Amino acid sequence: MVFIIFIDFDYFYAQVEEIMDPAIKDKPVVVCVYSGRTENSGAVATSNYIARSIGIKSGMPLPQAMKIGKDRAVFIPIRKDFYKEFSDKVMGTISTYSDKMEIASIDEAYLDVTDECDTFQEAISLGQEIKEKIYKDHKMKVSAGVSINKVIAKILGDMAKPDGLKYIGQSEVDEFLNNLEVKKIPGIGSILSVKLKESGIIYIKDILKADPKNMLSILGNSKYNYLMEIAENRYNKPVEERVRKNFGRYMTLPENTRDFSIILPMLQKAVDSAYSKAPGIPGEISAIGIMEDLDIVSRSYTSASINKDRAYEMAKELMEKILATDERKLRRIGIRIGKINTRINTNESLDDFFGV
Ligand code: DCP
Ligand code: CA
Ligand code: CA
Repeated sequence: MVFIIFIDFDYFYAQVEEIMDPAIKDKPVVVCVYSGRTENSGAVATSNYIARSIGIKSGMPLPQAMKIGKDRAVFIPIRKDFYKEFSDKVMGTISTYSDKMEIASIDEAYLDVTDECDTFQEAISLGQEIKEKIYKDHKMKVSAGVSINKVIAKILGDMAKPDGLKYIGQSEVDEFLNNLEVKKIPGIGSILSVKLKESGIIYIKDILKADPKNMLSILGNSKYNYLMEIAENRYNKPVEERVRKNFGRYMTLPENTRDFSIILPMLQKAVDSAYSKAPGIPGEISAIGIMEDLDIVSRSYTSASINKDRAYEMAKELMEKILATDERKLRRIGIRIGKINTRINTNESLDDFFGV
């Protein structure tokens, strides 16, 4: 028996904005991606549930959203680095509950809690506990699904929105699958579900009676197998620790400052920490400045491979560049490394590789 908990953050980007500025939380909040072509061209990245209730949703063109929201909605430009940092912290909290964790996207994670729980009841309680801990530590509302595989857990997490938890244990799985519409399954978008409907497939179980040749022509091999596994309740893809592409470390300065004698030692510590997490030699380093008003500015450098000494130099240079073009004081600093080449270094630790 396997117990899986899936977690998805509610209206993520917009909720981060609410958490940072609680004064806006009773208004429609819309996070916008401005394309820069004309003043209002662009699209809605996401919106809070109040904005959704008046029709402002992800992907909507901004002029349309602005027409609906007029003066009652708050429109906020997207700040992806900031949401990423917030996500890292919440994921850090989640990761303390199991060694088997898969971060599936910026706001989604799966935990295999089989080793942590003796009974399904305990897995449900653990899901509830994680939700409460995330709210306590980060003021973030999330939804959770608890079940016996990743797909059912994710479907339940989606159904639990907002701020909910749903579960289906082994004894209820058959009944759940009998009533499950194929369009609710992750990976089956609206185009595919319309095509399936034209072939008489509305519920996942309908696929068991369908003509395999017809199904294969609509779905292709891998999606057909995937749906067959779900329908026959033998889907058991494990929670897989994804290799992270970026490793970062952020630090809060003792005071808001532009003084390099304070900033430099922190930068070096951040470099040390980022390098200690990485499974190889990076080809990219970014310095990130979180300004006194929480705005984020970053500068990057790319090269075939960047050893740690070079990283110290570049971190300093990049941060000097940030301050040269910005008059604000720094509140926090960060270092992020990416384009990690893991082939250079397989068995030894990084410190061995650098001769430290
Ligand atoms: N996102 C985006 N553009 C989209 C869809 C999503 O930029 N077309 C971003 C913003 C979302 C984040 O990804 O906050 C997570 O996407 P989700 O699909 O999980 O949607 P939300 O978290 O916003 O809402 P929900 O409460 O439905 O999960
Ligand atoms: Ca979400
Ligand atoms: Ca999501």
